[in-house]
Amino acid sequence: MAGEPQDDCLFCKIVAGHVPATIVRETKTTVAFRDINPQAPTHILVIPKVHYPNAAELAAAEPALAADVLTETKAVAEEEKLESYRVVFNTGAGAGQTVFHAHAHVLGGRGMQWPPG
Ligand code: IU
Repeated sequence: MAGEPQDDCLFCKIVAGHVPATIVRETKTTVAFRDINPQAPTHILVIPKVHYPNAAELAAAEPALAADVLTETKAVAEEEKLESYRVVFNTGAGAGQTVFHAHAHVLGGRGMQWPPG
């Protein structure tokens, strides 16, 4: 159920401390950690501590929490001293989502192409 920890969710396990992650920031409502398979020199994931399967469901159910995630992407970018960066919410398997706990990718430290693949 949305908002409830899911036993089979990797990111819920990271929030609970049951799976290790390199956490770079934590607030009352969010955690930010380094992606284990970085696609850029800086690649950090910002997640809500509570479980929603994707960013759309998070925004629909708890817009203030979605705003917390977005605010944290800015904080991460500032801490990493990124002059420009990309924030990505893959939403749905067809868009490349592989972990079904809402998360923002913060990517930076290299040039980026548009459109993305
Ligand atoms: P996606 O948008 O759902 O594809 O992003 C999931 C990300 O989670 C992806 O970039 C993975 O490299 C990353 N990740 C991780 O950081 N730690 C893990 O243990 C696993 C995936 I599994």
